[in-house]
Amino acid sequence: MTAELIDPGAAMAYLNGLTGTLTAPAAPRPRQHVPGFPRRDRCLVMGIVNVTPDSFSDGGTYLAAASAIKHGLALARAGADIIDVGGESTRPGASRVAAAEELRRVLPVVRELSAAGLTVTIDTTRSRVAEAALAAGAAGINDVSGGLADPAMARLAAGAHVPYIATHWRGLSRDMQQRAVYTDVVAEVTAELRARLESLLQAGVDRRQLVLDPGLGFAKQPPHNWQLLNRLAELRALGQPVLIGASRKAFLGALLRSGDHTPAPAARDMATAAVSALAAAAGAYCVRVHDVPLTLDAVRVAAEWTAPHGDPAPPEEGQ
Ligand code: PMM
Repeated sequence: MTAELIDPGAAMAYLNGLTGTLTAPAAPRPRQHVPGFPRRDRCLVMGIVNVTPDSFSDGGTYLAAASAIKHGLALARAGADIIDVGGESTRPGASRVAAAEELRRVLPVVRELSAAGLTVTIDTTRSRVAEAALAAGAAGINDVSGGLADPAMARLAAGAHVPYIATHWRGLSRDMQQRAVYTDVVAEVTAELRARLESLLQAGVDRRQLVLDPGLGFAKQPPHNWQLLNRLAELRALGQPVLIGASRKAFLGALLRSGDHTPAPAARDMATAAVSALAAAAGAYCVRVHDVPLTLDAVRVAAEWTAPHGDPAPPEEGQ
């Protein structure tokens, strides 16, 4: 480029814009609180208890109620703020389990963990299971279908006055990956979640108790997941707290893959913690994970990273 093509005024405005970006970070928004969930000055950590034989990462490990309960208590001791109990695998290709079997798996676990004073969510798309879990002491509902799988779910959540996590969903796990077709995944997921939000509010769900989730891996290919993470601000602009569930998912396995070796789900925990730190720093309200201690460190780092630190007081004489 020759010198005479540069407009000095435009160049200065450009530089001033850059300096402004560098020296004036956006003011941190006040931390969101969801009535019914613990109040924390950082991103919340939800620990996963899958009482299933076939979840992709821990299927079969906690199928017996006693071992699931022990695991939930251990996650809480490690610092989990919420324990999420599920009895139906949602991994791609999974077929449905009968409601009676789902109830048999989750109820003793929900009952025991709630009785121990933990904040428990029930991970289900069935209102019947959610209702029984709430009666057994669950504090909230985590519905990966965002109310689409069971039309009675919204009414239940509204009447129960409990936190309700609504995930972006395009259909049952059996064939959901065929629906991973987007022109602009972030715009489409945001629009579909906005429609869910409006419908749930219409049904009477309390806005303060509604958490939204982009549903990583639910009708999403790896590039879709990364775009959603990268453009979290667009989802946050809906105004609701956002939960991120990246833990051990296949897109992290694909990232860490070397040669023809894909690391086993449990070997994806460091990458999960990195996603948790970045998501928390980008304003996520909660992260749902298998490994609680690593993620707790990650969200603590994010909280300090984004906190409005002042300069330390000058050292006193003699120090
Ligand atoms: N992912 C799974 C199950 N439940 N709930 C929410 N809100 N968000 C998720 O991303 C999510 C979920 C599947 O993962 P798992 O088999 O490890 O539980």
